[in-house]
Amino acid sequence: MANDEMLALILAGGQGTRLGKLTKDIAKPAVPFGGRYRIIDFALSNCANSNIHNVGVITQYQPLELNTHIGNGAPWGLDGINSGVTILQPYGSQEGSKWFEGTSHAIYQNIDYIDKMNPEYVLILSGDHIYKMDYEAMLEEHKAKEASLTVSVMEVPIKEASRFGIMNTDDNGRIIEFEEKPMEPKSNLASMGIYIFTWKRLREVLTTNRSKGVSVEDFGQNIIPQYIESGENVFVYRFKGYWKDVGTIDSLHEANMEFLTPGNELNIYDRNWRIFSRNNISTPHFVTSKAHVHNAMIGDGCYVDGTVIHSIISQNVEIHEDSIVEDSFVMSHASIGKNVMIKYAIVGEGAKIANNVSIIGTPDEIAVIGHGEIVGEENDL
Ligand code: ADQ
Ligand code: ADP
Repeated sequence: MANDEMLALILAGGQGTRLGKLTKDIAKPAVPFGGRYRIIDFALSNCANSNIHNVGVITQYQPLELNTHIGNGAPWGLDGINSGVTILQPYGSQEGSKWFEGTSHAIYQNIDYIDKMNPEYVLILSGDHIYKMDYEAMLEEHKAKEASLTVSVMEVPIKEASRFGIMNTDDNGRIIEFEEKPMEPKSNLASMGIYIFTWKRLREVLTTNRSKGVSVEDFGQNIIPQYIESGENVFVYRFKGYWKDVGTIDSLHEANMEFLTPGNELNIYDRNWRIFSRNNISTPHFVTSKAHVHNAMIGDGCYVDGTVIHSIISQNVEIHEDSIVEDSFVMSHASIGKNVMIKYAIVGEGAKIANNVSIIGTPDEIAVIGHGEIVGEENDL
């Protein structure tokens, strides 16, 4: 049964400057992951698996690739009669054509769309998290507690806590204190940036703030603290399982390496919670008699004549003789020449690595080659 009470809104608009070259031409949620996915597939698949059939994707920055990927939403079953995925782009408003600013401002700018969908609840998600989560279970808690806002949370290592919204709760899970990215975190209970709001109330708060000239910029900076101060029912929903914000090169590499580990907590082999993606049919991959492949994922359409160790090789990649790729994530359509050495690296889509080149990172400093980047001499390609 489709859940018509709740509309999902995926924030897919951040620039993703921390991913450097990898987000020069494509939005962060469209960045490839795990050999055959893009990051946003996880949020979209979670929606599909949680029976949420209406999803708005709020974009602003380099949305072309993302639009092509999402299309009519068919890969996630979001193209039915009572379902749909809508790509929301910044448009000229009475305030002049403004880019969306913070996260809640992006929601404010889409009030007309949300009103048209007329949901009881809105589920706010980020387009750049790798995880599997049942949003229906979160909604049940939201209702049971008669919450006005429910924030999905998990415990994080205390040394990382200042990257997150950090909170304290009472024994019933009511949030009594919240600080966005505190310098000195008072706990390790972190917001995952996943919220369920009762829409009527959020709508009121956003529009009233606006008319009073109060900031409606950001959920973490403005709206959540304001809800807590004004005594709204704000509760946590405790998430258990694998969750990763892949907003940095290191976290993107790390998440790909974890993805490669047999028996990892994310478990994409679970047939009851499948991760869907657009399927660009390619030929099966071909591994020559000289190739060595250990502990690796090799996508469709690849040609491997070299050695691949502990790496993810996405679709349609070529790796030629005497080359070694180790501890790396290679995105689709990359071409790796002869006698190349690649270690602790991320290689962008369609990058071309000429013969005899070495690209060597370390576990603490992952080497990055951008999409379409050419490394080495053109006549050695
Ligand atoms: P951050 O992840 O730092 O913190 P932020 O960068 O503001 O939050 O954006 C969240 C998501 O929204 C990202 O996917 C971003 O790309 C996207 N986004 C941002 N502005 C947007 C806009 N104007 N239009 C469309 N999309 C936009 C948040 C919370 C913290 C919490 C962490 C968990 O604020 O409290 O701990 O998420 O990762
Ligand atoms: P990072 O933190 O890696 O730079 P995020 O995706 O978290 O990337 O985005 C950072 C901020 O930059 C977001 O709050 C987003 O609103 C803002 N931003 C991204 N793209 C634009 C843009 N084209 N115009 C204005 N602001 C933008």
